[in-house]
Amino acid sequence: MSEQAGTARATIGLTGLAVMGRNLARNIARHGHTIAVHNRTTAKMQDLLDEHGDEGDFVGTESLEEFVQAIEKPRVVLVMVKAGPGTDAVIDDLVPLLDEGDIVVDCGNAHYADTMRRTEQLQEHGLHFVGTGVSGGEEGALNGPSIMVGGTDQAYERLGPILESIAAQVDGEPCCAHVGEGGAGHFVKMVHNGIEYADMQLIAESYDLLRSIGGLEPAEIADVFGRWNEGELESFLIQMTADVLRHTDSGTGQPFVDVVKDAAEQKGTGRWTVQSALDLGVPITGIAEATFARSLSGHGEQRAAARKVFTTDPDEQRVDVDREAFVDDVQAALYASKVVAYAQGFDQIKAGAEEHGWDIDLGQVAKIWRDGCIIRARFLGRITEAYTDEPDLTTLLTTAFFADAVKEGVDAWRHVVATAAQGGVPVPAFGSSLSYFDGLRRERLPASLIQALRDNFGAHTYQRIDREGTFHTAWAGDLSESEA
Ligand code: NBP
Repeated sequence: MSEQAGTARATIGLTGLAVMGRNLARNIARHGHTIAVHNRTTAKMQDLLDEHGDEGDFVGTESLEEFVQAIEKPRVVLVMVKAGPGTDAVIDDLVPLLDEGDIVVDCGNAHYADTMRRTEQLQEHGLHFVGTGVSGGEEGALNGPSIMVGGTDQAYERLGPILESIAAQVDGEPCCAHVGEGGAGHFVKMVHNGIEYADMQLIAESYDLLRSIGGLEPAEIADVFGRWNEGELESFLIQMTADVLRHTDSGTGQPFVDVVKDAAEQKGTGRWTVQSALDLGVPITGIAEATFARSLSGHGEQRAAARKVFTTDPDEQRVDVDREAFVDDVQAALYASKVVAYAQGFDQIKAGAEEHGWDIDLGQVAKIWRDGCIIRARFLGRITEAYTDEPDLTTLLTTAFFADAVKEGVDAWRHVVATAAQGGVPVPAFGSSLSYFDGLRRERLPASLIQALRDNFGAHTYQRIDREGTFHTAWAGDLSESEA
């Protein structure tokens, strides 16, 4: 049933009816909630009602005033507009129309720092601002996304039941949770997207290795990914990779992957994740390398220049491998590298939570990523178990399940990275993950030399392994050591 607004009878409202907002509104209506809908350009609101008005109880509104008046108090207003200035513009228009206690929910891909700023800004007006990460693309928005909610407990009490009802469900549990206060929802969504970057880069490196060194054709690699999807690697992205690699371009008859330009973008949340990790001092090498690999792919001129100078005879660089054994090795390397990338991502969430005073339950985060979102995977259930057993876990890598997987796979991992280097195939995510693992487990790191050098050129001082205190050596003088 669709009708125009009159009295306040909608339990929730949504403004911003582009791809995401339109599908989210339909999902909400289909779950029996009366929803007021609005879009800056009214035609989009009318299209929604014309095409899908029979899917639930929509209240179509043309002006923001009419929209706000159509929602029961305390109002819940979902904003699903282009992140950045668009969100600020909508908030500025909404605030004067709202009443104390109303809740504004930003479901766009906002930077968490913007969310923290907006939370304070709206608090001054007695309003709740809830930064909410919604993952799963347009399909997820319609059929059940993964939803990472920030803001106050009080706001979640009113908002949570509606969002939980429209989220993806696993074993009767919603993939939606109040992950923490303030900007926590958008922070967790940002790291989710960063992990998505690492996951996709690892998959892409696996494909490149199987094709360039293993000699498999895309359709054969599709079968390999299909098999992998039946084991511990089972995930949305692995399944999707099989589908994409099996696809043939209708125009040329070529494998589809061969007709797509090999330049990827990295302007979004992957970059934010790396920037935040640098500020927090958390080594998220997998995500960072994935982001830089996208940058490199986009530097067409440099790539062309380098190709001209450094092209070698492919036969000279060929590495002979046992195909079947190599496929198994790449699988083990992919799994181990993926464990590292996720461990690093969860480290970042933990560090972000400490920095901003958010009480984030890491096991719960893994739980709400099990379905609905792009990185949904069987593997996430193991992460939830790990954090449930030990909430203050130092690193996911050392929990029994993941430690065993890495120990079992480490020889294959080294073999794959070494073979890639010999064959001239770039594996920045595989390689950096292996280096991270070796760095963590090493008895002594060469950071001792770095500290000594820093003391030499800048009197930055150092600590000793055999005595407490901070020391400096008179490098330009008699090499005597003094306590700083
Ligand atoms: P877009 O990001 O393309 O934004 C289009 C919407 O923003 C339209 O409704 C447009 O209204 C509205 N808008 C803009 Br632009 N400026 C406005 C302003 N100053 N005042 C009022 N409305 C304004 O839409 P989307 O792809 O549906 O994404 C919505 C949000 O969801 C974004 O933050 C996006 O990052 C996030 N997100 C997207 C995906 C995805 O897969 N696409 C996934 C997860 C999250 P108009 O019709 O009048 O121009």
